[in-house]
Amino acid sequence: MNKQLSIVGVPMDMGQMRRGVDMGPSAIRYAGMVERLQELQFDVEDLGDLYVERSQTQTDDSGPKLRNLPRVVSVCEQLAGKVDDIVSRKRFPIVLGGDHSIAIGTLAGLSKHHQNLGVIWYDAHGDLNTEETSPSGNIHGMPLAVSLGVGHPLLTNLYQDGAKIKKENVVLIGTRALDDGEKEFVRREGIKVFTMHEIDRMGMTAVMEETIAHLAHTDGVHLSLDLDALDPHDAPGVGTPVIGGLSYRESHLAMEMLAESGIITSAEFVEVNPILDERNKTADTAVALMGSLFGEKLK
Ligand code: 4U7
Ligand code: MN
Ligand code: MN
Ligand code: MN
Repeated sequence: MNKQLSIVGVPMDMGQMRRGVDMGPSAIRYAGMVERLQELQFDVEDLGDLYVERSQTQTDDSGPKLRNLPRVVSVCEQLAGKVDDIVSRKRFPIVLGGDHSIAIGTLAGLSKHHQNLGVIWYDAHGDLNTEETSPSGNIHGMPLAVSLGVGHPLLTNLYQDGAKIKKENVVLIGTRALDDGEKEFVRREGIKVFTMHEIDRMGMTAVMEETIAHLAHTDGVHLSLDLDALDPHDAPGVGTPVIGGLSYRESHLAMEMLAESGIITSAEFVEVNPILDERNKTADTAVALMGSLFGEKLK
């Protein structure tokens, strides 16, 4: 595994309606992230947070089907450039959110370096909405569709024109709250999904074995980890909690198996909202999962 890590925080909360997720990067750092990774003998560079404009008392509802579109686009453009630069310097990017709309920028930046990037979408949700199917108009429910090339042109053509990833290179894990339009999307495109039902039936070990096999042909794999994939008991500090989620232990197992496989080339941890959290529990969980992802068990 690449031993040179670069962290970038994105204090973004405009992709959704609950204020406070912009403090996610700080909460994750205060949970001891850098020290934890240094313990594992990584060379850790913390690039700090991107500048995100604060005018948070008003939401821009000029386009209620794509709330705050221009501001989300500008932050994601900035992030894409940052991630592109980190990978150009042969380092492993770790992006801290912020709401999940930032994945549009992360994947855009990564796509400059990968023709065949794999993506693991570890999330209660599919994030496969478009402005037509979204029940909320919140862009954090759209980043996977956008990265597959489906959505508003300002989003799909961000940084580089068109789709950033291919449908056969995507695996969803922990899914339990798909909107009707997202179910249709998954069926139409034949996307690989391990819902909670499959995880309960097969067990996390088999799910991760199949995931790793499914992505074996790719030229790198990005882990996009939304903390709401975990059960709200273990990760209460998220804006859109869904009961019946992945346990802390299952998630550690998943991260350990990814560490053993050595396939992960970039990662992001999103949707930590300290205002909704209980004594930084969700940020602590995020850092503990990073420990496993970066090989704590293998030492
Ligand atoms: B997250 C939702 F309708 N699907 O589109 C939507 F249920 O990044 C939720 O996964 C999206 O947290 C959640 O607004 C986005 C809703
Ligand atoms: Mn998400
Ligand atoms: Mn989610
Ligand atoms: Mn959420």
